[in-house]
Formats: sequence, structure tokens, C-alpha cells
Amino acid sequence: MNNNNLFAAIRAAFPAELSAVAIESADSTTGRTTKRYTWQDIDEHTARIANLLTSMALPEGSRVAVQTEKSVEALMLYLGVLRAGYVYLPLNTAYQAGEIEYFIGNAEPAVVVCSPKSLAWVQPIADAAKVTRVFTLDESGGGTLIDEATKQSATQTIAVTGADDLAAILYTSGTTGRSKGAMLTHNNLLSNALTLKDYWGWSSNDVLIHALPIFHVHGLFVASHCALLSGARMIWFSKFDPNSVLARLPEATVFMGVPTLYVRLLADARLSKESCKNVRLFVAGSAPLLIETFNEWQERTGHTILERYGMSETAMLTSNPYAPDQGERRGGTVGFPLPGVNVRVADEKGGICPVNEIGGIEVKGPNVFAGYWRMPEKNKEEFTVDGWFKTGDVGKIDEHGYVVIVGRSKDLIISGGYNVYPAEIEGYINDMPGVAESAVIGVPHPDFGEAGVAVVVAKAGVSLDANLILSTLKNSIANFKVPKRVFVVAGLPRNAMGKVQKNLLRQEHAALFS
Ligand code: MLC
Ligand code: AMP
Repeated sequence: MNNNNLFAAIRAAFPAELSAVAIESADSTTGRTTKRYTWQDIDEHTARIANLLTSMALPEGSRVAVQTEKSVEALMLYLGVLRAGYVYLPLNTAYQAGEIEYFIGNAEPAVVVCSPKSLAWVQPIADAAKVTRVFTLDESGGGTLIDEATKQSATQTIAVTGADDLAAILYTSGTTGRSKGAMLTHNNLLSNALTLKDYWGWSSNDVLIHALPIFHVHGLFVASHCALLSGARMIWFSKFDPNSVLARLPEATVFMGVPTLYVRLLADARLSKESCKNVRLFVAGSAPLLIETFNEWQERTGHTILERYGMSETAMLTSNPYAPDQGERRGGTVGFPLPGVNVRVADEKGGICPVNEIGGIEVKGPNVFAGYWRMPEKNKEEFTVDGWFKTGDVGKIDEHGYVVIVGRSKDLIISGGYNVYPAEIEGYINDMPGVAESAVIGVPHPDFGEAGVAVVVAKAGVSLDANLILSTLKNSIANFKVPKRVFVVAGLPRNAMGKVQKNLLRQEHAALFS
């Protein structure tokens, strides 16, 4: 029978020699190998996890929500969920109780896996949402999930799924209201992964340094899928640290990172042509790569970073070329639409923009998600009548076919590769006693690319304490969402329509971190 399960394709790509090392977990400070996992280990661990889930007789399409530290076992959990035919729902480790309560309430997962140190507050949330079972998984791969999985058989028949069955739900914040769950099918993920594997020239000789978190598209899908589908080895870091990455870089052939990772590596004097001697490909994405970083990287290492563009709803849309005969890699651009992916630029009336004209970037292709989880009205808003997905990014396609992103129509801050939605943060600030209104803006930041800044107005007669606003936010939301600075001001600039002029605030604070 034809099985469209993404894991079936991954399993079929395992090398014949199952005793070869597939993943080396490495100490995130020193870079030294702490444990080796063979392809056989991946096969057995994922089979056990899949058997554990199947033994629970969960309803078809059940979600497995996961908020755990990064470990090889956490990757096995993702693969085990695919293998069992359930839907994987990764959650940023920085999320706090209020945020997790929303995700669990909205997605109604059958199973939740959390870190042992979060169990005390996750369990009541899960109980209230009638979650069948909560397991734990810690950063060294221990916990009740693995204890229970170990009792299961190490062989399993991969669940048969259709191409359009859901493989994962990735929550991505909305410009208004709460986060939306982007539903990704097995075919969305597999088609995109196979395209990237081919386009970027992956082979079993590759060695990938994996230093990104695995709760987002970049680390979970782009990096892991390319390596797994190529039978390539991964050096697995639970956290990015320039020291450990530089210790292992000489044996790597591929590195992937958000721009902040490149900025931090450049700040380390040990980065040199010698340290990159075996690397064939540096990939950057998830946020704009500054041309200064692109140029400096070229000078220091002799390598031209390949910048690509993607999002949770669509996986990867465009990429600068890998092979020289496909063209040069141009800094400041995100390259060409990937094979099989259609990208167009539309004006406000829905007409197609001519070459070099700026408009909204739209996409169509097998990579485009199946819609937002239980939000039919959002699907109507964010797809055109002829079925193109409106990315919310603003850009153009130049005369050579390169896509250039110039901004966003969505009010979004991308900080160190994480998305922060001003409307969400403003909502928290506006609920604080004594606050009349607030505006959260993104301003240039040398490390994170952009950083959030809050401008807050007090109610008449109230004196607000900026530090108290910051500490209140730190106690309620993920740390990366907390603005780096808070200013209490007399009033916000508004236009004739009464709309807050965030562009003026951005100008005013543009040099804050320079
Ligand atoms: C950490 N902090 C951040 C932050 N990361 N603040 C803003 N933006 C971020 N991204 C906070 C910390 O909580 C801390 O606050 C302070 O900033 C300094 O922390 P740090 O020790 O320097 O941070 P670190 O743990 O080193 O993390 C930085 C990072 C991490 C860059 C390594 O943010 C990261 O891994 N980013 C990658 C995100 C990613 O994978 N994105 C892909 C999305 S997929 P305090 O107050 O506690 O001191 C996608 C689609 C696509 O977009 O195209 O790929
Ligand atoms: P997410 O919703 O977290 O998947 O973030 C997706 C958004 O990241 C996109 O809509 C873009 O705004 C942004 N993004 C991803 N890659 C790039 C890139 N190479 N350059 C500029 N922005 C990017």
C-alpha cells in the first residue's frame, strides 16, 4: 500500500548500514560529544514511542503537544508521533502558564509532554482540558515518556496516512487576537523537504551542525528533515553557543542559523577560513540577514551565505541558488521561488505587480498549509479567491527573478528569529492598572536584528513605573516577547484618523541600541 507518512520517507532514506552514527549529541558549552545515536537507535526509539502512543488507543488525528528542552529524545518523540500517525504540536520552551493554557485549550491535545520541572503547573492545565495523559521528558532524555516507551516493542509498522493528513500544527501569533494553529500535512512537509534536499545538494556525506530550537520550522523541519532524508549525520546542540559550534565547525559540511547566530559567530575571533574548511553550505533565514553580516561573513570565511525565506504556514518558499550554474547568491535578496513553489507579488486591489514593483507576497504550491486550526474565518481572510496564501510580507521580484523582501504589512517584530506580535504585548500592558494605552514597536538591534520597545501612556493622575511594567511582563509571558525597554510618555502620536503612528515612534527610537 502507498504510504504518504513523512516518517515512511525518512525511514526509507536510512543508510543500509544501520550501525552508523546518525546523531551525536554534543555539550552545548564545550562541543564535546556526550552520546552517539545510530540509525538503528532512531528506528528503535521512534518505534517504541509510536507503540506507546498507539497502545493508548487515541482517536484518529489526536494532537500530541510538546514543551520540552531540546534533546535527541525530543526529536525521537517528534518522529514517533509521525510514525504513529498522530499530529505533532511543538511549543516554545519559553512559554509560561497563561500561554500554554491557551494552546492546550485551543488544540485539545490527547497527550501532553512537558519538562519534569513544569509538571506541577502543566498537569492542572492539562486536567482542565481533559488531556488523556501527561508525560515528562527532561533535557538529558529521561522522564516518564521514555520510562514507558522502554517497555514497548522496538519494532512497529508505520501508520498509513494520506498525503493530506495532518502531521503537525504550528502556532503562529495573529496580528489581532490569539495565536492561530497552522495545520501542516505530511505532503506539505515531505514535498518541501525533498525539494530542499535536492536544491541544496544534500548527500549522506554531509555533517550538519544542528544548533537551532526544535519547536519551529527552521530547526524542526528544514534542518532535521534535510539531514534525515539524506542519511546525513547531525551534531546536535541543545542550545546555540558560539564556543561549542566553533569547536565542531571544522568537521561540519552544513550549518543553518537565524541571522543572530551569524552575528554572534562573527563576534568570535576564532571564526576563520580554517574553521570552515569542510563546510560546503551556510544557510540563513527566519529573519532578514543584514547585508553587512552577509559581506563580513564572506570576507572572514570565504563563504557566501545562502539566504532563504519561509514561514510556519508555508515551510520554505524561496532560496538563493546553491549550484553556481543556477545563478549567484545575492545578499539582500531571498533568491528564487523553489522548484514547484509559485510566488507572486500583488497590489492592494489584487492585481499582479510588474517586475520590481512592490506589493504583497503571495504563494501557492504543495508546501502551503491546509489552513488554520478551527478558524475558517481566518482562512477566508488570508487566502485569495483563487487560492493563493497572503504571506503578510511586502516585497518585489526583480528583473532576474530574485525575490526581495522590503517589509511586512503585518505588525510583527522578528527578534533573534522569534516572532513577537505587538498587539499581544500591548494587550498585556493595557490590562495593567493605571495604563491608558500603549504601543509596542520593533527597532534595530545589533544582536537580535530587531528588539521590542514599549511606549506607554498612564491614565490621568497616575504615575507609572517602567520597571514594574517590565517585571510584570516577565512574570506572565515568554521572555523573548518582553520589550527590552519601556518608556512612559504623555501621549502617542496619532494621524488624522486617530491611528497611532508607529512609524514616528520607530524613528524616534531607531538609535536606541546602536
Ligand atoms: C532570548 N532572548 C531574546 C531572544 N532570545 N530576546 C529577544 N529575542 C530573542 N530571540 C532573551 C532572553 O530571554 C534573555 O532575557 C536575553 O534575551 C538574553 O538571552 P541570551 O542568553 O542572549 O539568549 P539565548 O538563549 O542565547 O538565545 C538567543 C538565540 C535564540 C538567538 C540563540 O533566540 C534562538 O535560538 N533563536 C532562534 C529562533 C528560531 O529558531 N527561529 C526560527 C523560526 S522559524 P533575560 O531577560 O532573561 O535576560 C521561521 C520560519 C523560517 O521563522 O523561515 O525559518
Ligand atoms: P514564522 O511565522 O515564525 O514562521 O515567521 C515567518 C516570517 O519570518 C515570514 O513571514 C517573514 O516575515 C520572516 N522571514 C523568514 N525568512 C526571512 C528572510 N530570509 N528574510 C526576511 N524575513 C524572513
